[in-house]
Order: sequence, then structure tokens, then C-alpha cells
Amino acid sequence: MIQLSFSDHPHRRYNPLSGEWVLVSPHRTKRPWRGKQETTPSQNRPSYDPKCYLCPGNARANGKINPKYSSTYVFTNDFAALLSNTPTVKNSINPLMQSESLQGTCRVICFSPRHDLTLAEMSIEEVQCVIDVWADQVTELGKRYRWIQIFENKGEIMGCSNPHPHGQVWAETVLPSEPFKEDRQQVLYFKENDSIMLLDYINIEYEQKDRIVVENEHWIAIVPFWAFWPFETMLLPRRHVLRLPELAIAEKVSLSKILKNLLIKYDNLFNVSFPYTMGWHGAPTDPGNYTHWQLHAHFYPPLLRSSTVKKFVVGYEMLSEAQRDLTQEQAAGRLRNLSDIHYKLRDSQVKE
Ligand code: H2U
Ligand code: ZN
Repeated sequence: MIQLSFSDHPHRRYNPLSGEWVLVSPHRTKRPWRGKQETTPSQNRPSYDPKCYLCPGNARANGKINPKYSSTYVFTNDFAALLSNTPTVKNSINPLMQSESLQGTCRVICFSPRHDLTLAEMSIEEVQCVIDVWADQVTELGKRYRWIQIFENKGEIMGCSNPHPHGQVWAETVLPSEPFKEDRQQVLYFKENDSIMLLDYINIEYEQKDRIVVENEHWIAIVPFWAFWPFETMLLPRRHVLRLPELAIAEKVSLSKILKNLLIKYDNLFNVSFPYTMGWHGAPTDPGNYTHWQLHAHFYPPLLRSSTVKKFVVGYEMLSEAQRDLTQEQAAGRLRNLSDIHYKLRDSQVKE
């Protein structure tokens, strides 16, 4: 009997977290990797930019002044997409035109007072402060809201307006579409197998090894078997954890290490500060039973072949199904083999 060859045959892979499939066309990348390593001029930003609305002491768009913060700084988004005082109304006059109101809040999280840094370039201790802020936001907002979405949208190519290192948190009274799918899938798996889907999944990854990018005592970063974006990864704790505030101090320390490690590899892939959207999916924060859930972070980078060539999601993908050429195993192998020293430090070492 002929066996399916992941590296030769066009095939589809199932994403058990979303319940959707992805088409993989490995035969299109049979040629050896010849992606051009473009030498983008190193984007040296000043450590303070008087025009930046996130730098300490500066005025924001609405005239409010940022304090002269020295670590992290959180403020309510001046142009928040969600509001806490919206009235509760369900408007389902016609099942084909359903609508409902929701309450929520949006905040901006400045990772550092330094305009020129990124998470990849901050110290382990500084990254740990960001992790603490993320956990504190979940604790605080989780008391009032059902879903807390922590995320970072990084890079101009992702539509991020400001290079100052920052992320966001949106909190709301409903479960949005992506976590809704993940919750449904994890519940179904738990009911059928009496075990945690993502923990069972990482056990297979530990056995097979070929999709692991980095791992440490408490965490594992992998290119998921079903990854859609060329260099998509997922970061998970090895033990069963529902939400960020549950992490022990040692787990937060090793999270800051693996996070920095992963992001350095990303930057080293094309010698560019790697654009991505990343975000945490912890269990919803309402009082329901979420034993089936496993905390994880998704990293969705758009770059494909170089610092300027990004994947376009068009045509067949908009109309039929997600598709990729590079296999998940090839992507993981490339990331895994990259240096753990940030290219900017390597460059400066060479110059010295
Ligand atoms: P990006 O991460 O996409 O660059 O967005 C930054 C957020 O900062 C964006 O949601 C907010 C924008 O609404 N912002 C303020 O709250 N105040 C400002 O003065 C400018 C930008
Ligand atoms: Zn700034």
C-alpha cells in the first residue's frame, strides 16, 4: 500500500483546535531553499522619540500625557473598539439578521519605556515584567469580563502604526468567534477522550520531535501539525494550565526565556525585526468549568520568503481553503536551526 508522504504528496491536514482543514502542497518547494537573504539596513531607532505617542512623558493623540514610566505602562485605548457602558440588547427579530450588543474595554500595554527595543531585544527580566502585566490584566479584567484577549500586533506590514514596543488587551462580555471554536473543539475532545486535547497533542510532538522549534523545562514552542501561516508557531506550557495568572514564578521565568528565544529566531530568519500577530488563548474567565482548556499562545507571522515577501491570503484560500507550500516540518526545521543570538548582536560583535 502506498503511504502518504508529507514531503511529496499534496494533502490536507486537520486543525483539531478550529475544526478546519489546511491544504499542503509540498511538491512546490522541492527545489532547495534559494530565498534571497536581503540585507535590510538595520532599522536603528532612537531610544526616545519626541513624536511617539507611547514614549514616556509624551502627549497622546487626544492630548493626554503619558507618565514618565520606567518599566511597563498600561492605559485605556483612546480609540477603544469596545465600551463598558453599552446597554445590553439582543436584536434577533429575524434569525437571518441577528445582532447583540456587548460590553468591553480595550487597553494598550507599553512593554518598555525604550522606543528602540522589541521583546526579542529586551532582557529576560524585562520580558518577565511584561508577562506579569499580562497575567495581572487577566486577573483584573477576568472579574468583569468573559474573554480577555491579550495580543501584540507587530510591524508595519501587519498594519501596526507605531514601532514603540507595545501590545493590547481587549476584554469583553462575550466569547468571540476564534475562542468559541477552540472551546467547542476542546470540550468535544475532552468528552470523547477524558483527556486534554493540547496535552495529548504535545505528547505526540515530544515523540516525533520534527515540529519542535524550542523547548525548555516548562514550555514548548512548535510549528503546529496544522499550521497555516508559513512560520506559524504555538507556545504551550507542558503542564495543564488554564490561564496566565496560574503560572508559578519559575514557569514565568522560563516563559520569558523561551519567548525571547523564539522571537530571536524569528528575527534571525530574515535578519529583520520579524512582523507578527501573537496572542494568548487562556480559558474564558466566566465561572464555567473549563478543565478541557489548555493555555497557549499563537504566533502568526505573514512573511514567506524574505523580509519583504509576505504570504497573500487570496484566491483559492478566500474561496475554498487555507493552503501552504512549505511543510510544517520544513518550517520548524528552519527555525530550529537558526542561531539563538540576535542578528543585531552578532553584527555588532563582528564589527568590534
Ligand atoms: P497598533 O498596535 O495597531 O499600532 O495600535 C496601537 C493602539 O494605540 C491603537 O489601537 C491606540 C490606537 O487606538 N492609540 C491610543 O490609544 N492613543 C493614541 O494617542 C494613539 C494610538
Ligand atoms: Zn516611543
